[in-house]
Amino acid sequence: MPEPSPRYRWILPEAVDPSPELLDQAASRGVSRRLLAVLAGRGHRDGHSLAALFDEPLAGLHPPEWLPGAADFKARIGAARRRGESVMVFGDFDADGLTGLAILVRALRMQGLDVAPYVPRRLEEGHGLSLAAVARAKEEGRTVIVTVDCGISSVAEVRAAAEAGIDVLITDHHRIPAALPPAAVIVDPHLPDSIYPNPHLSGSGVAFKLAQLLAGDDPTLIQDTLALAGLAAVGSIADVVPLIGENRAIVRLGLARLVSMPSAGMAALLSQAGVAPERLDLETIGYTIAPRLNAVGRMGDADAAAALLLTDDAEEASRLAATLQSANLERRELTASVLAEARLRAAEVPPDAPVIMVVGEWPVGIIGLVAGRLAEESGRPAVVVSSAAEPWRASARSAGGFDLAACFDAMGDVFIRHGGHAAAAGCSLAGERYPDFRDRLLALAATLPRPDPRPGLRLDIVAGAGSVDYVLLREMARLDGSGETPPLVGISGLRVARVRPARGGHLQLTLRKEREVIDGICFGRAEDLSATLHEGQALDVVARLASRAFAGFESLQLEIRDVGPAGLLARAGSAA
Ligand SMILES: [Mn+2]
Repeated sequence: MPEPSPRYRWILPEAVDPSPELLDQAASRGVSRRLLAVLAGRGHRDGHSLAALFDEPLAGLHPPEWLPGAADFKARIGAARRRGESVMVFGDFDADGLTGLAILVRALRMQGLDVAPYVPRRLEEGHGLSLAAVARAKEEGRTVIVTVDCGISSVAEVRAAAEAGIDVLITDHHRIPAALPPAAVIVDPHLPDSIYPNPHLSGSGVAFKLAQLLAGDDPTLIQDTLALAGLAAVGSIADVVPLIGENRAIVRLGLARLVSMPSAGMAALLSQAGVAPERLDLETIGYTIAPRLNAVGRMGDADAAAALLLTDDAEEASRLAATLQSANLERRELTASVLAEARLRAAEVPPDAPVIMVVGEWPVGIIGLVAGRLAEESGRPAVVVSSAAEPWRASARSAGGFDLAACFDAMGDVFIRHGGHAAAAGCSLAGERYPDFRDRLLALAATLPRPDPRPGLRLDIVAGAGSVDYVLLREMARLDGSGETPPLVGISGLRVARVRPARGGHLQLTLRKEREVIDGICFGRAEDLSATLHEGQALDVVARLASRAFAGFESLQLEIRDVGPAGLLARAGSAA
């Protein structure tokens, strides 16, 4: 009889051994030991993290004065106010930069300052403070530039600003480079002398902390500043910083604001995206709001996104949201057509090549999206190279635990610039160096162990079928409203009692656990699973626990994500 083969590579949770203090803190918040283990696996490992998830979110914010550079920042803004200086806020063109820009523009305007936003054009100006922005500030007589989500590497540009008599106040969350720019002030939680407890702030998170700092103890300003948390929530989710501790508190505060009193721009964006505010959660922000903000930047000009986040006029907001919507559609169509071309070229790559590499005259703003799709579809790392302009640019996405950044580091001399991490990396290089890049990457990758091409599926908890019951469901339900997704449970010791296809390509399973039965549904798996499942077969599954009400009865139901042969969980556990 055929056995079901799992579609995913199951990644089991590590064993955790919480301290008695942490167990107490968990218990006092109604968090069971099993749920505590789930949370630890997701990075929430101390009392502060639990507080940020379950307590009043305001209590999860650290004092902004603890940020390195905070005192100098406040003093310089205070001086600007007294002298009546004009300020430019320079934000990066992605969703984190744009939301951070909106936060600081609004916060500085609350201080009574004259502030102009500036968003660089991705293609012409690239990342970091640009000389074009410095020139504009000089023209407009602005003597202070505040950067958001960028600037920490902009040595030459900051020097040019200083020579033009402009003070640059850098606010960033990126790693500290070897040489710091000669800025008047630098605020970055990664600075070497930082005592700031949260190193994972996003760029918009740093901006939010600085807005808090400027509000001081003025009750009206404090309230108005809290209204900016929604922007920081969007930026943090879009930048995929870990939503742990203070970041979680910011997201909870922000989400509540976005639901109850969205700004004109956010309301318009949500309505364009067809999302009712009360349905808003971390996922809808990640899948609908962030891509719309990012799309305008990818397509070249993010000014409309900045204007949208800064307006309080509903009519203007809906006009700008329509602009973002069409940029997003345009971005989608462009991605689809580039993806189609890239797929054709990928089909020519030998099936045993360890990395898929394709080149085309494609827009730089979307090659990362295309690389992600190719890697997902092929189960192999993918490198997509744009030869549209000199220098060529490449964006790479990994698969199967392959460390791309380490590979790029090993051939650093090929590139003009390169960077990234294990899962995603990018580089620029002279076009004539491409054959060298390709040959060396393929040779290097061929020496590495062949990665498992299946996507990983991270399990939160492993349980024998006998302990999958309402008690477990209720313990896990404590997460409702925290923003955490329901846990994925690996369940062993089940036996198939009945298999029947359901409409829409789904498969319904009745599974026997000891003497009882439990219903399960596998979404979209009828085709690949019906041939391998049969009555009486022993199985391990990965599922979410759900409660289903039917004809006045409540019953436990498994929303099954993946199915494997019996014993797989035990084997995976002993291998880990
Ligand atoms: Mn960022």
